Amino acid sequence: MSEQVKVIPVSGRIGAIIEGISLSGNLDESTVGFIREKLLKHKVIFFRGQNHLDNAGQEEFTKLLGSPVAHPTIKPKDGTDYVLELDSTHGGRANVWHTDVTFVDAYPAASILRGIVIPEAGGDTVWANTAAAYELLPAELRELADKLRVLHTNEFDYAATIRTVNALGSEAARKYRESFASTVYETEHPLVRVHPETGEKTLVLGGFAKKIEGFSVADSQKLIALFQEHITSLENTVRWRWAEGDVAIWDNRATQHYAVNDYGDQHRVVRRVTIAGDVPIGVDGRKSATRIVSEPAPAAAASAS
Ligand SMILES: O=C(O)CCC(=O)C(=O)O
Ligand SMILES: [Fe+2]
Repeated sequence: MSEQVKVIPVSGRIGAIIEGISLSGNLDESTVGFIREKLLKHKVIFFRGQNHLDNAGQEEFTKLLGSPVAHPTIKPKDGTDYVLELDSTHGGRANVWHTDVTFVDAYPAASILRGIVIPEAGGDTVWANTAAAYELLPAELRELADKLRVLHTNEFDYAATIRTVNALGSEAARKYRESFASTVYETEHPLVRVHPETGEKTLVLGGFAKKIEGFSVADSQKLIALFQEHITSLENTVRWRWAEGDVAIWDNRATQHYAVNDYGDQHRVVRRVTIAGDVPIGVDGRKSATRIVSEPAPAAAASAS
């Protein structure tokens, strides 16, 4: 690996810029090991100036870090196997705190996001550290958290994406929403998962979290809000001002993120590839469990494929 590689932390608890690496499917093992190590430490890492990457290059690089997986309900971009495009003109505005795809049990371990079209001002993304959030809770709250199980779903009444749809009623936005929830999943996760690589305890919540097992809806909402506020406190976050060609990689098992929707009708496009994750395990050794609540009707399935 080159001597020129530099790691520059961006904020106190999360995020670092890595300079001196040109991402591709041809990186050597020591460089890949270095990236992996920095990802686990800083939770989100940023690479500037990766304008040489195209969709295939992004997919090839991803394969060095793990097994890429397509989104469970949204079709990959044409001509790719795994690229999920978020285009501001088609409802792709993820302006709610979330961890990707927590409505399934083995949700992605990491996501790799590339800035394609970036507004002149606005459209930043913010990440929060869910391991630091757990660690900094008062001991009594940690003890409570260790015991709780939380239901996550992509059903639209609850799912985060309800607020990702920009103009109410836009046809493209309606279609995006429909395909997002074309199969409804419900998954019970432990509120605290033991990170399979670092052993850290992390809080598993975000926009798909709907209810705490054994609690009323009203109590669930209050408790979810309480833990969620600890996760997203500003001290626990990093905010990224994008340029085209930037790549952000986050450990999806130790973070939440939020795409700031402050750029009106300026165009913004980012492309994401995710890496397969494993089924979370709670502090008590219990795993997460998924059930499919509803399958798409045959006609909808056909039109989605
Ligand atoms: O648009 C962004 O910056 C992030 C979108 C998002 O939530 C994701 O790619 O998982
Ligand atoms: Fe996301």
